[in-house]
Amino acid sequence: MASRACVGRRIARRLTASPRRRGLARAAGFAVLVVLVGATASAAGAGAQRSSRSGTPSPTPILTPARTRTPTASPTPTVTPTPTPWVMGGALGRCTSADVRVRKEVRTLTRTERRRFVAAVAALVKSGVFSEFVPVHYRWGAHGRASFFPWHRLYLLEFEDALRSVDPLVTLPFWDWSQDAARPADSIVWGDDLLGGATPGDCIPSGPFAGIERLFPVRRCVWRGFTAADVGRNTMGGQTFEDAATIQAAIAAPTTYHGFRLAIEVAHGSPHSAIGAAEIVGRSSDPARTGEMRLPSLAPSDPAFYVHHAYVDSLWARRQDAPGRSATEYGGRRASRLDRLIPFGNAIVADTFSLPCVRYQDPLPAAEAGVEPPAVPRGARTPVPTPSPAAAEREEARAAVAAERAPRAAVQADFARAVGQSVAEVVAGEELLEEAATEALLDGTLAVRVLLREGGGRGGGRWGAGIRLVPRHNGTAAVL
Ligand SMILES: [Cu+2]
Repeated sequence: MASRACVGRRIARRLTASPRRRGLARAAGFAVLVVLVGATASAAGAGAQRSSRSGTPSPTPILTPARTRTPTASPTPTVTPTPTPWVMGGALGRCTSADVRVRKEVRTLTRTERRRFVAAVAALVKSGVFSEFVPVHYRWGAHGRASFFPWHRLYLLEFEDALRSVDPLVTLPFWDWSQDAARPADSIVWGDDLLGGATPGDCIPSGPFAGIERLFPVRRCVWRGFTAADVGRNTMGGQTFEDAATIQAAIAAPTTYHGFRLAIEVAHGSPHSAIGAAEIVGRSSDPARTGEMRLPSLAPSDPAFYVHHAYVDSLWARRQDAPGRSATEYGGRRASRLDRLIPFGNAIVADTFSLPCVRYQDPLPAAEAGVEPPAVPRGARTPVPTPSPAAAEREEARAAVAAERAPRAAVQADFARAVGQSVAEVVAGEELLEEAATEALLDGTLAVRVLLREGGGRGGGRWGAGIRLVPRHNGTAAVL
């Protein structure tokens, strides 16, 4: 218990640090301006937005391709983009059981599916529709409240609808980042046939979105804050994500919708922070030197946002389908199923409980990619569990979990505060994740991997600080 209180105090201390909050307040001021300008420009229509390409100064597009490649020796004159018929707000009405699509994990996409998805996103970037999503998330995005899941479910549906206006065969895939929990920089999503690479504090260097830009608060190419090129070096500043066993335990946890939302919303901060700012000097203290994914106001400027949040949405769907749960379970402070979801027409929370047109592919077996079985390096001693009463065993497991989670918890808490979650909510979310990981460790779906010698660090108790929790994959134990 001592270590839990210690982690809690550390989290609370981090949360009260203020320099970044001042920076975000500055960013917020810019954001309001851009939202207002964006709204005006939207009213003027898509054609007006595109006029900015002809040289007329226009503040509207937030994200545009860096360079337009001129086709060489083309016999046809310059192609003028035709206005897209797609308009934000109609996706729910078009979502019927006659138009079911199955969202797949990125690893299972065929080559053709990848190509079509990436091409559709690139087309939205080019048309300016992609940029229209950014201020919508900033202005109305639901964070730190019950509607976190419903609001983002509709937002994703709108994005998928926009993709399908380009190519009706495209379905939004999801990135199960728990599969890459230990080595997120090595994930296949950073390949040049999906999201492309990363250079800390610089433009996206490769792939289909190389050099894409946003104009707010200053025109700049979209940054990622980690090194995707150094495969095998566990870059991303050494940050790790929640593993598949912990996620599954959180889904199965005997808690309310409110508790589940707290746990997952906190957990989802890891990819945001790591993709946005893992290795950028100064980390998240200065919005001008931070990757977009780390900034709630700008996160959807990076296509990574959508595959990340699609996974978050799939976790809600799994919870809704879990034994003893229901699709209509909902609640939180002053939360009602009848709450409107702005700006999506007349949509209310209850409309999102079960979308007739969306299904998720079954989750991958845990640890299929990138996680090694527990191994003890030379000089380390494997902890030998001694017979002990259940309570003592639980306490020992909890201490190991708390020690392993501490750095990740601090990063998650930092991001959660940036999106407006209260200290109490963040601490509660972290405790639920800690509890989930403890359960997974006790039921054997998680295992301790010793990285340093026993007793070799602060706060690590008998197992030392150098431990990592990894899903045990013997083919059956870590089934999701
Ligand atoms: Cu998010």
